[in-house]
Amino acid sequence: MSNIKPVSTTTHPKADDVAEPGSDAYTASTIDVLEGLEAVRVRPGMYIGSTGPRGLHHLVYEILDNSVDEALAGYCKNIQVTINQDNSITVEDNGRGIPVDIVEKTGKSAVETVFTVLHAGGKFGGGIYKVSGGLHGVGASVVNALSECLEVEVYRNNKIYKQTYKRGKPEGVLTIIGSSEKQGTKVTFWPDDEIFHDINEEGERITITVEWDVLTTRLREMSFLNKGLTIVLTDKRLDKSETYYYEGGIASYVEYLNDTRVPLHKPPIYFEQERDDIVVECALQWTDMYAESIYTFVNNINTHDGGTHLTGFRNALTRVINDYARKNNLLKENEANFTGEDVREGLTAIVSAKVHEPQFEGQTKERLGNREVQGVTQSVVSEKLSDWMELNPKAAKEIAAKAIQARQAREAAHKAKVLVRRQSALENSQLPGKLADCSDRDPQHCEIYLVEGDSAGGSAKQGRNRVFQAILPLRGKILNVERVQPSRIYDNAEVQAMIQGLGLSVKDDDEETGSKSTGLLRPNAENLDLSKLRYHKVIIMTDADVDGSHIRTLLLTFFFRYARPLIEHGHIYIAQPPLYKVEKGKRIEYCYNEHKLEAVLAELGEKATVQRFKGLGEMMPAQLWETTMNPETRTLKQVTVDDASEADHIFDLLMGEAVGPRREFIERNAHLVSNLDV
Ligand code: 28F
Repeated sequence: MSNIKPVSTTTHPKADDVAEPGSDAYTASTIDVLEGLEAVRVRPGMYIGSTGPRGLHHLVYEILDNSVDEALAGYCKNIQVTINQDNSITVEDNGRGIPVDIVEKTGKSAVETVFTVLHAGGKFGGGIYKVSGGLHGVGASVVNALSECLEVEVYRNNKIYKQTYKRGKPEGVLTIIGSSEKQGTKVTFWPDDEIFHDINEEGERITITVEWDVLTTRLREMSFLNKGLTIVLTDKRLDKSETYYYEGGIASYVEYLNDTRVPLHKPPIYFEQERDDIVVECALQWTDMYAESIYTFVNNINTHDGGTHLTGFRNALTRVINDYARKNNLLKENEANFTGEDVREGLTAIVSAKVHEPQFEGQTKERLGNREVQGVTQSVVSEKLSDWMELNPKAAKEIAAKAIQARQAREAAHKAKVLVRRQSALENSQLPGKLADCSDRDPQHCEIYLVEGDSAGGSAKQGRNRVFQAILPLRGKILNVERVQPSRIYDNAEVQAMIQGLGLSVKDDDEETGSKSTGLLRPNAENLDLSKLRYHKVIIMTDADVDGSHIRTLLLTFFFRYARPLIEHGHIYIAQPPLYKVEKGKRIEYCYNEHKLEAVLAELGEKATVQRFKGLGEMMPAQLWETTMNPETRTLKQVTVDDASEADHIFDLLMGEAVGPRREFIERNAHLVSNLDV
């Protein structure tokens, strides 16, 4: 193979070519580098969060981020992500290709620098990109350190350059292996299974692989956020491929999120504006729903906790809609202004900002802190939104009418609450009658089982440990909170029982909006007072049939919409009752899934008898305790809101009225639904 030669043998290194690394500085920095990457292997969690499935997928995002940065810089239109047959992952872009010349500070090629120097992006590449995802930007070197093997190919200068690394260490220098007209960068890596693994139910270590379903969400989001960018995901194991391309960018995102809702106007409002070096891009569409769904991003990173861009956006929204309503006499002189919540009812929006040096704050570093972004966002949104309202008077009036409706409902709710308070002051007993409470009063020790139906409730009451386990039997169908006005959820006896039983209440003042609290739970309000929570474990225990799963979804919808902090703080669980009991002689085995049943039957042979539990009510109290309620022997599934946007969508689809999209969605996303649907 005579055409394969190390790049470093080039006789006349030119600007964009590779020079001989041979100085003292090179040796010194090599040592630094090895120490750096060793640190990543010693404490992988510090760099990628976890060594479980999340961390594994994070590796893909890190490499992808570099391609997307190249797209943001305006040089890349196509990205291919491929899961290979052997579970390695290939990411390829058609950008400029990573430079191959020597970086002075490291004495290595830029390629090797990117893959072997920790935080190479920040330290060595600062200023090259207009914007770059700061938070996740731990970079390619981390992926390299955590990969058994990594190969990078660069297509540049009509040549193909290649370098291979083993656990972060280069196997030789960057080498020209051929010629090509192509431009771009291609990376293939084999995640190190010394680092990445999971633990199964039996406590055994299992290897994990990248999953289609997880990548698809992220890649779709990336293409929404970067209009005109094409991302192709291919899974060679499944022989499957999907292309994500959205001409409308975040406007398409809003349409996607609203595809089961009835919009008040079409198309979504969309604008993009650069001011003081900050780019603000927004898409908004009101629907006839009650909750608000606003998702915010900075440099393509989801800012789950909002921040200055969100504050600026909200301020502008409230101001513009109030001004419009006043000017058009929709709000009379003697009427008070709309609150922020009034104007956001039913709104779906994406706010995406591009900021040079984003500062991320808060516990999870998911809140934008840069002060200057607030003013810029506020002025851009004010200007663009009021222009839009002037040009679209019909839609503008519908939006104002929605706010008027929201305000009326809020005022009605306030009156109702005053009434409820008076009543409870009289009755003096806040707990629902059918609650079988526990005796311990420390919420940290206590759990409450939400049980479907009286007969299961009866078994649970007899089977429980009454010191720390409370039972709340729920009768019949829970209200679908998705489809009613916020003030009406209190009309439903089961919801009321949960609110009182669990101790769900809100903090007195709403610091953020400055508006006085109605004391009622409101959709998406973050002001749940967790200190009043009476049990730290809230366990949903329903039958393993269609009705059971429907009730579970209704309950999750309620928590998701009206008490999301409960999910976020890990207080919500799903009980896992067994499906089968297998008996042979004195031996009894409970099976929680079909897989286990097969294994047990294979072991016990033909003489074993199998009982299928049709409902919790069929179980003896002692059986229920042993299999589902005893902390020593049960398994609980903790409910998480991993991706609020996706979850929001699922809940809508499951609960919404649009049957067509619902069926299609469930088919497409069976995995996600079954996640909730244990
Ligand atoms: C599959 C993963 O990593 N793509 C990348 C580029 C392009 C440039 C670059 C990357 C130089 C010294 C930092 C090209 N030409 N895909 C990728 N494409 N990095 S990563 O530069 C990196 C800087 O260190 C690039 C001109 N400027 C930048």
